[in-house]
This record gives sequence, C-alpha cells and structure tokens, in this order.
Amino acid sequence: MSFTYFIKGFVSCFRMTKGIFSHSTNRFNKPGIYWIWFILFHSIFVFTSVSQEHRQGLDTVFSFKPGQGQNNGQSPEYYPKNIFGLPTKTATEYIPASSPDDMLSLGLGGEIIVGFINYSIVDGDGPDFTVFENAFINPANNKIFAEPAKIAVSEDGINYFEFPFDSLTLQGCAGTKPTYGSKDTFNPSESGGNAFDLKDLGLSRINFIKITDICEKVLNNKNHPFYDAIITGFDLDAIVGLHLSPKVKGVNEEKSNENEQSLICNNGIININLQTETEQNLLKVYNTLGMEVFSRTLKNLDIVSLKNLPEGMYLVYLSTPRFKLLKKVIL
Ligand SMILES: [Ca+2]
Ligand SMILES: [Ca+2]
Repeated sequence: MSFTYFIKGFVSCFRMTKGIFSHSTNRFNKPGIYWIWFILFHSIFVFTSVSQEHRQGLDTVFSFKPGQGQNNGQSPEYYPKNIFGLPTKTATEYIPASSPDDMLSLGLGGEIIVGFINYSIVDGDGPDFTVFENAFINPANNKIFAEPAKIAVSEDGINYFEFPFDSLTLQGCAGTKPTYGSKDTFNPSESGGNAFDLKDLGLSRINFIKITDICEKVLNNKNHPFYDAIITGFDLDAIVGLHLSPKVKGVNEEKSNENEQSLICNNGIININLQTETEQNLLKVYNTLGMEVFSRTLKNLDIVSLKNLPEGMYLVYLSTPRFKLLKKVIL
C-alpha cells in the first residue's frame, strides 16, 4: 500500500509542479502559492504513509509449550533464532526447509506465542501477516503434505481471537501452503505460506500471535483428506508482519510506572503488593527460550520465591484485572 501511495503522490506532485510552471508569468501569483501548499501537504502525507509502514520477520517469543513426538530445532543452539527473520530462501514446493537451523517443530499439540518487540501488527490493505511452515507437494501423489496449526491473535496477551478454520479442508489453518523462498517474502500472492487478515476478525491492532498445532485432528482420522501416517506436527519457519506500526505507548505509560511498584524482585524473591483484593491475579515466569517455568495465582499481598530456578534472565508476567505487567529479572 505504501508504494502505491508513493507513486500516486509522486504523480500528483509532478502534475501540480506543472501547474506552477504554467503560471510562470507571475511566480508569486495566488494559484502558484496554492499549488506549493498542496505539494507540501501532499509530500508530508506521502512521507507519513511511507514511514508508518514497516515490514519484518518475528523477533520475539512470549511463550513456548512443546508438544509430543517431535523436537526438531527446539534446542538452544537453534531456537529461537530459527523462527526469527525471514523464511528459508531455498524452500520450494518440492524441496521444503527441514534443517533445525531454519525450523522449529512445535510437536503434536504444541503451542507458541510470538510477536515483535517494538511493533504491533495493524489492519492494512489485504493480509497483515504470513505464516511460513514447510508444507510441500508430495511427488508420489501430487498432494500437499500439510501439518496444520490454528492461529489466534490478541492485543493484550489475555483475550485471544481465533481465525476460523475447517478441520477437514484445513481452510483457515497455517501449514497448508508451501514456501517459495526465492520470491518476494512480503508479497503473499507469490511468497507462499498462509496469509492472515485482521479484517476477517474485525481487529485493528494485535501484539500476540498464538500458533497451536492441530495435527491430531488429521492423524486420528484415517479418512481425513490430508491423512499421512508420518505427520509429526507443525514446523514453524517464519512469520512476517506485512503491516506493522510502532507499539502504542504514552497514555498508558504513567500508569505502568505506577504499576511497576506492584512487583519488586530482590535476590530471587518477588514481593507482590496489589491494591485490589481479587482471585484473578496471576504470575507467570518464562525463561529466555519462552518456556513457562513457573505459574501461580496471587493474593493481594504475596511473596513468591524463584530461588529454585537456575541462575539467568527471566521474564515475569503479572496479570491482574486492573493491569498487566511484564518485567525482566535476573536471578
Ligand atoms: Ca488487513
Ligand atoms: Ca526460519
């Protein structure tokens, strides 16, 4: 969309410039000034349109719960590097990516939540993000070998909205279309992969993408059109955001500073001090691989010890009905 704006803007500016020269008998006559203002305004509009649009591959994992049966690419030497950035350049419909350097296997029933550190995905023209798996065409029967997952998205990390899917046709799932790695990654009509449009869910902005493997729906039904005994679960290569916008900060920032004081961590001991008494306060701790290593509901005033966790960096996520807080702690 930004490129279209750019071209339209350029053409309009060119036409308007011609307008100025046609009034060249008096450079400062009213129509000339009028056109200059228009050109300035239009240029700012074009610049804003271009600068607001950003596209890139994943750079953040919020959580990962591996499933059963397959752990390819899950060890720290490969993951999470293997799902960040762009899809595998060498992938085609007959030779899919398969190296652990390139892919993370979720395993049967596995779930991963991912996103971008500085950007939200916003609803722009057409699809807003594309999920790349390693689906391929099986030359033996000319059928797609698919390992499907369902996709849900969320703005706050609590309330998720699932893209509707059909468990027989796999319409609406990710993991059903091969990757064309040599094509333009940011053009869903040639890149392959499964593209998703926030408009289909009526959402304008999201920060979390949840991918949940649903291969058992296929494996448990030998009459399923995509049945194949060697299915072992969804393999994530990459996700690219096609319409990204800087995360909204500002208004909520003051509040979050105030909320920072609700969770203080010292030497592996977390002190919780919440203003409201409720049963719905939840604390989760994730390691740097995005794996949940601790989870507990909290009282208004509470103390949690993380001393039994190995030394290192962790993400502590506090969820209350009033606010959510994510903090990095080092043990
Ligand atoms: Ca869209
Ligand atoms: Ca990859």
